[in-house]
Amino acid sequence: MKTGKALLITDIQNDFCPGGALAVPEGDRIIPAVNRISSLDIFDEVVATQDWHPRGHISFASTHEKEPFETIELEGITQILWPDHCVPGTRGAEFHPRLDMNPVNLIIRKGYDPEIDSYSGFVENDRKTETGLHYYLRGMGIKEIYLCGLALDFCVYYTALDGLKYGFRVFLLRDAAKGIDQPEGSIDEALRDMRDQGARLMDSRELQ
Ligand code: VGL
Ligand code: ZN
Repeated sequence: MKTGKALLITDIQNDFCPGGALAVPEGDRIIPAVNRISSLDIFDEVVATQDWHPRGHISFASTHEKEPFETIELEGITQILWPDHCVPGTRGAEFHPRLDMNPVNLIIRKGYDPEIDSYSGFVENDRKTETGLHYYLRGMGIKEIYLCGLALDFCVYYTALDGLKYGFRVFLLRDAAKGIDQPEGSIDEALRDMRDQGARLMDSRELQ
C-alpha cells in the first residue's frame, strides 16, 4: 500500500564523517538509526543525496587561495569556503561503508557544476537550478518527506526549507541528523528556522 511518504537521506559520505575532510562531529553515530528507518515498510521512496564537487569547485577555499571557513561574496550570495570535499573518485565522496544502501531507490548528486554550490537536495545555491527531485517526488505521489543525515545546519536545513516551499509536509528526524555548528550556534538557528517555517521535529524511534 502506498503511504505518500519518502525518506531523504542527506550526504552520509565519508568526508562528512570522522576522519573526513569536512567531518561533522560524531556524524557516523546516526547511521544505525538511519539504517533502521530506511528498512521500515512505511516509505514509498528512499532517496539519498550525494555531495559531488569537481576539483577546483567554487565552494573550495583552495580554489580562491583562502582558508577554509572564510566567506566570500559570489554574485550577491555569501559563500562559506570549505575544505576540498566530496571529489568524485575519492574515498571521501563515497557513501559511508556502514550506510545500508540497499533500501535506497534513487541517488541525487548535487554540486557538480564547478560554478555553483548546492546545499539543498531540491535547488542549487543560485536558487534557480533545480535538481529535479521535487518533480520526481510529486510524480510518485509523495506528500510527506522525512529528513535525516548530514549536515543538519547546511544540507539538511536547506533541503527542509525547499521541501516546505515545494509544498511537502516536512519532518526532521532530530536524532538521525547531526550538524557542523560552523559558525557556532548555527545548529540551534537552523532548528529554530525550520520549526518557524513549518517543519516538524520528531524522534526516529517514533517510526515503527
Ligand atoms: C555540506 C557544506 C558543504 C552538507 C555540503 O552536506 O551539509 N556542507 N557541502
Ligand atoms: Zn559540498
